[in-house]
Amino acid sequence: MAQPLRSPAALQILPSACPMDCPDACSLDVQVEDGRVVKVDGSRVNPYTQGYICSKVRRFPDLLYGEGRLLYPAVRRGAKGEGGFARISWNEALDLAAAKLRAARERLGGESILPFSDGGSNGLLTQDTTDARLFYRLGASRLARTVCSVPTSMAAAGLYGKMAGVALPDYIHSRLIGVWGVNPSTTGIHLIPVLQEAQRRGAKLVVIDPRRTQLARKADLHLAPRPGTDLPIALAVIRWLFETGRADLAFLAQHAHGADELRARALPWTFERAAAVSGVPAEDLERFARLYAETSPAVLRIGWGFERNRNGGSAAAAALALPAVAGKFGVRGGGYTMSNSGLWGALDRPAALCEQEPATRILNMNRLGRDLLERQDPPVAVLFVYNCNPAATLPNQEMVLRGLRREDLFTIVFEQVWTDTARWADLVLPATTFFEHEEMSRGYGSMILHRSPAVAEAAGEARPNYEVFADLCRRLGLARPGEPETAAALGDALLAGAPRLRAAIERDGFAYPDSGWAPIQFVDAFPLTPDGKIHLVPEALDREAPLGLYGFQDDPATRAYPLALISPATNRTISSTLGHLYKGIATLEMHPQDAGPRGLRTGDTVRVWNDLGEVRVPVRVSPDVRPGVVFLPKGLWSRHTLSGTTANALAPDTFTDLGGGACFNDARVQVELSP
Ligand SMILES: Nc1nc2c(c(=O)[nH]1)N[C@H]1C(S)=C(S)[C@@H](COP(=O)(O)OP(=O)(O)OC[C@H]3O[C@@H](n4cnc5c(=O)[nH]c(N)nc54)[C@H](O)[C@@H]3O)O[C@H]1N2
Ligand SMILES: Nc1nc2c(c(=O)[nH]1)N[C@H]1C(S)=C(S)[C@@H](COP(=O)(O)OP(=O)(O)OC[C@H]3O[C@@H](n4cnc5c(=O)[nH]c(N)nc54)[C@H](O)[C@@H]3O)O[C@H]1N2
Ligand code: SF4
Ligand SMILES: [Mo]
Repeated sequence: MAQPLRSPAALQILPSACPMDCPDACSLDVQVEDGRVVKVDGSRVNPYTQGYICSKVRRFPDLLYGEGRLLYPAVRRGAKGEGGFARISWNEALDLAAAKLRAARERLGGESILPFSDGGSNGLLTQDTTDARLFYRLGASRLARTVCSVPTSMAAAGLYGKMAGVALPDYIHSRLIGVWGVNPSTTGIHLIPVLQEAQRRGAKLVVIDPRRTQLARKADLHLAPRPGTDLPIALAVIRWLFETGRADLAFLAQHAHGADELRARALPWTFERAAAVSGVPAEDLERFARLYAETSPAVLRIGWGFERNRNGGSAAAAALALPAVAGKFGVRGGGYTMSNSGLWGALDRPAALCEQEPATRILNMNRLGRDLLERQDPPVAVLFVYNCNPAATLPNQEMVLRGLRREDLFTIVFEQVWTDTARWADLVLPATTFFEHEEMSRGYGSMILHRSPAVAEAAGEARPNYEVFADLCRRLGLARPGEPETAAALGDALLAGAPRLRAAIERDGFAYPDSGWAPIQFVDAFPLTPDGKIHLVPEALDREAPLGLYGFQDDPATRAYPLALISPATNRTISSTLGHLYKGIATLEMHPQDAGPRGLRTGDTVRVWNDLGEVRVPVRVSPDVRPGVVFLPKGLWSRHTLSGTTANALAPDTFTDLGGGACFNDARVQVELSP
């Protein structure tokens, strides 16, 4: 059971940490009154987040106690998707879930069960613990979690073995900062004061983004490429570094393999050719290359907006190759930062799981719609959704919804709130939030690991993931005596192989990674590849990319669908989380050069469409997106558009060049005044 929290004092301030899908991992002070969260503030435990937090998590009490919170287990009454549900007890709900899982396994085999989760809470105890144990033992299909960070992670692992990145606070030591395909004003706010301080100390800021973001306005140089063209930009800089004698050949000889091959692959990419493809003037590309070559320490902050297209993996590899070619490592504030999620290798998943991963089939989450509708070997009979809102967040939304509509599919949705996905469920189970259960979490920007207790009582009958999946293991006869089931036992098992982390967590509630919280690349942190070298053209990646690594795939635009639709994050939601708290209708942003010929003015309702679907929303004409690009926010719910569909109704379920990642920003569309 969730631990009910009883305390003598009515009002308390309790420590916690934010596990949301955000690089920053804020430490929190939570005001709790009679077991309820009344206010959420930042605390100073995490030296990077400095006591302040975003407005999203400040609003969390509205999620906890507001309309839309899922409070009790319920079964569907009436037609799928119509939202009719009847309350049942936990015992009935878990018996029903167990019966459906058992029946599917007996009738069609374990692979007819598809567990569907994607780190919605990002906590280490609420995913890949007792849930994985249950689904492994059932022999369920495995899910390739490809919707985020797969191409960038593969590139980072291939080139550097996921070496620790430059610590974000160390950017104050940088003289040049390249912010590339990432928008920290929205998606990692604690970097902003660091950038301001660096600029005050004289650092130059370059922003590479198809939109003129808040940060781009403050930049010394803003390059606004067509989406998906960062690869030619990076290759053109690499070419120029080699061809003008600015490459650090001594560093490359000592630390890297594949420099000659990379040089050969970059050779065709003159600034002129990269300019023609990317739409960034050749002079600006050269200005960036010169600044980068001539300034040290120079750091590149590379993000995820960068990867959500057909060239995402190769582009990430090329951008990551830059600091090696230009010799930018070995100084504080020099190098690159991508994701720092790979710094916690000492956490012992097998000890927590007590189970080996079976070799069952792997389904790519980007193709959920297709898999629900077309798979026959066996078909998916039970879909178990948790930590995820696929009806809102997956590409090819129309197909996902058609799949969820299937009468012979039993869908279980384990959720905190009534999401768009929960509406399609046959059975819903109420989940606790990180304020209501014990959690362990780490930042993927911040280099910190937190262990945080429950601070509030569970709303309604909500229960934590680890408890519910452990219970299902027992009901299905799959539990074994003595294996960790509680948060305390699971947390201890994870830390079992990491005595230093465990001691720090026990003493302070948090820990820093082995590389420390501010490592210098090539001084304190080195490539974690098997031979400790940088691999500029790793063989495995070269084999996987359709045109070989660094091979550029053309823009998917057609005459019928000439505009690139991108859907980056907004400061209202975290992916789709908290979306139900906003009632307004979203707008499509469009450049005057695209709006003019279509006769569109701000406030007009437009139809945005392609062969996959259609969205109707008001348009906002603005010079802040580059011509040829339109923008609708990520994470919208059905209620946020006039058509009930979102950007994902227009996003293809094609794959990135590496890792089968999502190509949200490869959506190509046409826009007209809505009839
Ligand atoms: N407020 C808030 N914070 C979040 C999230 C959220 O939804 N809301 N989501 C969290 C998650 S899950 C993630 S993965 C991270 C993502 O964080 P970011 O990496 O910042 O990802 P995005 O917001 O998708 O895109 C960032 C920028 O990339 C630009 N962009 C789009 N296509 C291209 C391109 O081809 N090239 C270049 N150079 N730029 C491009 C977009 O215009 C956008 O400004 O943020 C996390 N933090
Ligand atoms: N168009 C477009 N779509 C995108 C993106 C984009 O850039 N453009 N970005 C993609 C990216 S980067 C990501 S990461 C994905 C994220 O997409 P999702 O993985 O669907 O993430 P969320 O939308 O945050 O939904 C997470 C859900 O998990 C629930 N949850 C949280 N904690 C718990 C828990 O402890 N237990 C249970 N049972 N439930 C919990 C929350 O209530 C929430 O509804 O979206 C992707 N979708
Ligand atoms: S979402 Fe990010 S910025 Fe907001 S409180 Fe959580 S860690 Fe901090
Ligand atoms: Mo993400």
